[in-house]
Amino acid sequence: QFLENVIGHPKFAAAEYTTRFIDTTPELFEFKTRQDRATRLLRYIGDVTVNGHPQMEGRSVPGGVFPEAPLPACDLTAPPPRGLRDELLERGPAAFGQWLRDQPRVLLTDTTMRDAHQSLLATRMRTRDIAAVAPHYARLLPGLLSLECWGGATFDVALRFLKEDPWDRLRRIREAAPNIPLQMLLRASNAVGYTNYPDNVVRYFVAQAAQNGIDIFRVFDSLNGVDNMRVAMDAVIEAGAVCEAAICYTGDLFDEGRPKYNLKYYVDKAKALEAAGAHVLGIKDMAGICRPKAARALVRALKEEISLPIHFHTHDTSGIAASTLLAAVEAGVDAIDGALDSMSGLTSQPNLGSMAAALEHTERDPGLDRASMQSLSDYWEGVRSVYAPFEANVRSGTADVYRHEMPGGQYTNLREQARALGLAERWPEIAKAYAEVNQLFGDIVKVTPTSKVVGDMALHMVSNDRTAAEIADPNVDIDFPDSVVALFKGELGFPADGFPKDLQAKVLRGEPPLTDRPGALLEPVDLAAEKQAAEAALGAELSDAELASHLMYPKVFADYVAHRQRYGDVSGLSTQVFFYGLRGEEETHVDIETGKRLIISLQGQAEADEAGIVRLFFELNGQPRPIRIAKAG
Ligand code: 3PY
Ligand code: ZN
Repeated sequence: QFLENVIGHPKFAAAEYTTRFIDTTPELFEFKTRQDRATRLLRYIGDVTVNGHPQMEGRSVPGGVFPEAPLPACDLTAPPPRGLRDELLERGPAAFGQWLRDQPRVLLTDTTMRDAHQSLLATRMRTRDIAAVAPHYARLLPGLLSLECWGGATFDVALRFLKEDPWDRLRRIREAAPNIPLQMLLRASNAVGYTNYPDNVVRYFVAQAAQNGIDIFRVFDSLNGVDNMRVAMDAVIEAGAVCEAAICYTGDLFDEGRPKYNLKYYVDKAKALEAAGAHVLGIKDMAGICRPKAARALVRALKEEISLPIHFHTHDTSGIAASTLLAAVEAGVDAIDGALDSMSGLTSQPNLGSMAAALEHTERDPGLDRASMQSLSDYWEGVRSVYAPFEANVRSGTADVYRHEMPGGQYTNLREQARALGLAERWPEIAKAYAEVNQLFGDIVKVTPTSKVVGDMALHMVSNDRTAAEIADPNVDIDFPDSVVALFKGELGFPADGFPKDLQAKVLRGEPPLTDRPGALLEPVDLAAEKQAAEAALGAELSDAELASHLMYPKVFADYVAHRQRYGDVSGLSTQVFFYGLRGEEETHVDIETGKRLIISLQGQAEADEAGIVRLFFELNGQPRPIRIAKAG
């Protein structure tokens, strides 16, 4: 390698060197890091090839080689046409909101890059598959209101399971689609985590997200606590981005047995959010339980009572959510969410392509090119097949969602958690327990993170064979999950009418609940000191964005950094290779930086020796590169 560096050096090639060439040319010694990058990636591929990907444990792994997903034909050398982001940048967030309300079309948000795969594929979609198609979106669907492509669970899963940098994903989409607004889901003071962060951490996170490319922040609180949303909303407004404040929809407007979630409840929330400075009002039907009649009444009432544009989000778990969207459109909703055909339906969003078709030739026609939508959907169909092991075993819509009210993004995850606990067979009991826990907790809004707490309690009930009556009974001792204790303590805020007092006393075992908004009780973090300490502990310099990752998930981020130190940046590997390694003689390539491509093939492998070491015979850019991998187990 050193000789290669000497021979390949331009000064050497041009014979412009002296005897001090080696001493004065430090780049000759750079081979180590460069070689390391290739070696680390080969080690990763070798590890996965020999031992399988840790994420595949217990899943059924498809054999063979997947065909490349077909990217739509379009001229990527032409600059992207004017899109709605240009409209936004020219008008600014408030005027953009008013424009959105005043123009006649219903505008569409495509959730494929975030909620759809969160809800169908356990959030496992990788940056490479997302970023590859972003420039095509820019040319084919410039009239989209937004690409929902970031936030929610994607942040955590990118670091934890995909071992890639969520910020890198955001920057790449931003660069590739400069004409379409990028949207994220922000859990207010819980940011992209499951717990309340100090106010200055929330502000820092929002500022970083805006700086790295987010235009529209959908902000919600998991108990619809407007107070808890203020810090995040103010930070979004201060960053100059669009503040879409969302009310989470639960219960049923017309169920007289559950009067607390009536029209007045939602209208009051909407007014409070408008007064707090929102540019857009989101209706977030995270479980997909807003019936058509309720959607019609809700949108009508909100249109009369507030002057913000309204953006409707739902899930198709029931199989009939499209009818809810159409009712909302008839009632004058300004924008709706959907996922492209091949990533739609079931716990994901309703079908965006079909929605566009249904609205064609009406005064609300979204005005997107349907052939383009189809070609993008074809791409996602190809991508989806590689993630087959993450597909939930759900084949049809289910009316049971109206009973259990699980969010679409949680449904498949909770099934997965149940499977991991050996409770897969007892899913119907878990769904039933989930609904019972909701009632025990006082009929609360269930969305991340409160939905996770309800899920934890439901799993606890089923795995310990506990009934709802036993949970409530003051004489039966229950070892409540930590998340339940935190909820009742008020660490995620409080429902408007508080938690049921008796159960709260039982869960807290005499400890008093918080008396203020949780964020107000948390000490601000000294960001500069935290950065220094993290850098020292991790042995790596952190960018401003990476500091935000550390603040959100210190342990997950540390594990990610360790993985990167051991294996390098694995985000450039194809998804096939990332999850399944190299099989047989196929070849793969990785672009480690612009113009630097590694071409890798596996020529063969030896049986494990007595020490359990497997020798893999790779070829790297035409040169043999044996790698030794310890066989696990
Ligand atoms: C999330 O917070 O991740 C959600 O998708 C909530 O619906
Ligand atoms: Zn959703």
